[in-house]
Amino acid sequence: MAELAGALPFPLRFDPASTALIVIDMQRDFVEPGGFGAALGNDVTLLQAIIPTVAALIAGARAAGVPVIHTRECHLPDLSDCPPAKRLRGAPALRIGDPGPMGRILIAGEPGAEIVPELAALPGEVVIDKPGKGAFYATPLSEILAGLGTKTLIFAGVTTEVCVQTTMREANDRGFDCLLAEDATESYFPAFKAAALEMIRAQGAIVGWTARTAEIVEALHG
Ligand code: C5J
Repeated sequence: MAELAGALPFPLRFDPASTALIVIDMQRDFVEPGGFGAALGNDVTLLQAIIPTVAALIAGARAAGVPVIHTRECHLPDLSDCPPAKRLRGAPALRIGDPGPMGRILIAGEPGAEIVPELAALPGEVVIDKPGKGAFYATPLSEILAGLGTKTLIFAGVTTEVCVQTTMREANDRGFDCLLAEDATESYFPAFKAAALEMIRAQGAIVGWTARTAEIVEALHG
């Protein structure tokens, strides 16, 4: 068993042998200019800043033999898995499916939907394409984790209060212990990130724990 003494709101004991890392949506469409995040009016530089920390967490997990699962928020080219309520909401500069500088926005197979090269999946690592905010919705993630015998999930990626928090809540309801690497996740809105971290660990870790990447990697290696 590993012990994360500095985890909040209280120390977390977990077994690295039944742990997986889920890296949420570190895609060009969210972290590079010209993608979906920018089309919504966001400053993407905040998200770019966590790439080295996410890379360190991924490297630490790989070195410890912890499976790394990557997710990508994207849709089928015919948009049949994109509800009009999602595509038509608001007034973004570019909507999902529109052509942009990195191909069609948030469409599977387009350059913008790819994970940033620094964090690319290794051959054999699971990559989940998800049409929703949560990585369990309309994906085989539950079955994959059952096959791995996973009990604890470590989370990283973007954005903290949208796809990361949604997936953590889904995982919590499915019985996983959930740990968020607080310096390997980011939001376009710093106040929303801070609030999400508080919400996750409030009320006795009602959704899960948070801890810093260096301490998580240290714990993974015993
Ligand atoms: C958003 C995400 N923010 N990956 N997606 O639309 O958080």
